[in-house]
Parts: sequence; structure tokens; C-alpha cells
Amino acid sequence: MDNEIARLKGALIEAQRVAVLTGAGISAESGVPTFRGEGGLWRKYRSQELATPEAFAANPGLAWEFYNWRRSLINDVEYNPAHKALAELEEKVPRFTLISQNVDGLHLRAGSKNLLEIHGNIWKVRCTRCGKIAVDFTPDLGTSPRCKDCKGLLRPHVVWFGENLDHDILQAALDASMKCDVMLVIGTSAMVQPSASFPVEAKSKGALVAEINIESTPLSSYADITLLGKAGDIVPRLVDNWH
Ligand code: BV8
Ligand code: ZN
Repeated sequence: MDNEIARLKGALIEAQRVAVLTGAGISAESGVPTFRGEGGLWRKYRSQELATPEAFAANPGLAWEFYNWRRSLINDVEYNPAHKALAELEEKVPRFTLISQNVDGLHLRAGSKNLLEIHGNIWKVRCTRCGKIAVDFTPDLGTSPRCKDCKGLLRPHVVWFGENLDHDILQAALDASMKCDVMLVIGTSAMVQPSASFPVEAKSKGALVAEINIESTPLSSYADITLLGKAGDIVPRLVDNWH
């Protein structure tokens, strides 16, 4: 592990452009349940069905119960050393893009700036009638929150299964993936598309791809470097005493 970390650190120090893809695993040590781990989010709420436009249309109250539960949970946690280390790494490399599948907003709280929240942000709401997007940090919005302008029903401003990602954000993520010298893939099961294809794009364009995860994933055989361990332990070691 130590020489793999040293090798990866050397590549990061040399790199002109670094891209990072994060998933739920980077927030696990903050206490945010992952989707597929033991006691995972999906199990408790059958959420793969819940995080869809059909589920919201059928029962918006249940969907809001699910999101209010997550908002309240995330409201009580803090970012962890892995989130912090990525904000520090951003200051050290010439060009840095953080692509996150997470909607918890912890990268923003940790100070990340060039961040693409490709699946949206749980603290943003969008009006289903007039489309207005707003940030609202109230943990529990009730089961039928209404738009201040038009009284339309609000929905979480997140990307559900079967929904397209924002075109500009997707393009920016693909662009960063195709142009980076090094891509870090941290805490993702690499099962959800199109995110799981970003590391493949990066590698096809010659980037060094490194995976940080507590277990192997479909990406592991593909990655140049696989560091098995907790993000909170490993990511800070990539940034500490940088020289
Ligand atoms: C799209 C926001 C075009 C909402 C999310 C078949 C039928 C229908 C659709 C599809 C299909 N096949 C593929 C698709 C497309 C679908 C998809 O990929 N489905 C999968 C399930 C097969 N994708 C989409 O629908 C996307 N849109 O493709 O548009 C289109 C249009 C119409 C029809 C088809 C396609 C939209 C996907 C976005 C969905 N929204 N989130 C919300 O959060 O409520 S996805 C959600 O789940 C998260 O955002 C995240 O992306 C994903 C969970 O993945 P991970 O982040 O990887 O988390 P997970 O728990 O799985 O893994 C955690 C990892 O961390 C593990 O590996 C674990 O080992 C590791 N870990 C744990 N602890 C630590 C750790 N690592 C390090 N340190 C630790 N301490
Ligand atoms: Zn409205």
C-alpha cells in the first residue's frame, strides 16, 4: 500500500489536470449511509424505486418523507478528512475538477470549489410547476412543500433514476474526464451510469486511474492503482507533506 500511495502521490504532483469522481463511500465516515452497503439506504426505503419520477408522481408524500429523513440526517453530520483533503488537493494542482455523485453537499461544506454535483443537491428544491430552483436548508420541509412564487409542488433538485443529467454538467464532467492526467475514483460501487463510464473515458485517453475503496468493484480490474481502505485514511495521505 505504501509504495502504491507514493506512486500515486508522485503522479498527482506531476499532473497538470486532476479529476476526481466520488460516490457515497466518501461520506460513509461522516455517518451518511451508503446506498448498497449493509443497512444501506436503499434497503431501508426500497429507494431504488423511490428515487424515480414515477414514485414521486404516485406518492409525493412518501418521497418527501424519504428526502426529509436524509436531509435531517445529513444536517447533523460533518464533512470528514477525505472531503477536506480533496479541498486541499484542489489548491495544489493546476487544474482540478471534482465530479460527485453525492447529493449531500459535504464537498461544498469542506471547501471544494470546482465541483460538479452531477446528481444534484439535496438542499436544493425545484418547483414542478414554474421550475424555480432554490436552496433551502430547513431539514424537514413537510410532505407537500409549495413554491413561494406559484404555489406549485416542490421536488428535490436531484437526478432520479431514468432522468437525464443536466446537459452542461454532464459535458463538463466528460470533458474533465477526457482531459485529465490522473483520475481518482473514491467510494463508488461504479454501478450507476453515466458516472461509471467517466473513469473508462479517462483511461481511454491515457489518464492514470486510481481507485480508493474498502472493497473491489467492477472498476478495480481496470484501474492502474487500487488502494483498499477507508477514504478518510487514504485520501489525506495523498495530500499531506506535498513535495
Ligand atoms: C440516465 C440522486 C439516461 C438521487 C442518484 C436499466 C433500466 C433503467 C435505467 C438504467 C438501466 N441500466 C442503466 C440505467 C441507467 C441508470 C442506472 O445506471 N441504473 C443502475 C442502477 C443500473 N442511470 C440513470 O437513470 C441516470 N440517468 O442514465 O439518463 C436515461 C434516461 C432514461 C432511461 C435510461 C437512461 C441517472 C442516475 C442518477 C440516479 N440518482 N442519486 C438520490 O440520491 O436520492 S444515484 C445514487 O446512487 C447516488 O447518487 C449514487 O450515484 C448511486 C449510489 O452509488 P454510489 O455512490 O457508488 O454508492 P454505493 O452505496 O453504491 O457504493 C458505495 C461505495 O463506497 C461502495 O463501493 C463501498 O465499498 C464504498 N465505501 C463504503 N465505505 C467506504 C467506501 N469507500 C471508501 N471509504 C469508505 N469509508
Ligand atoms: Zn413555482
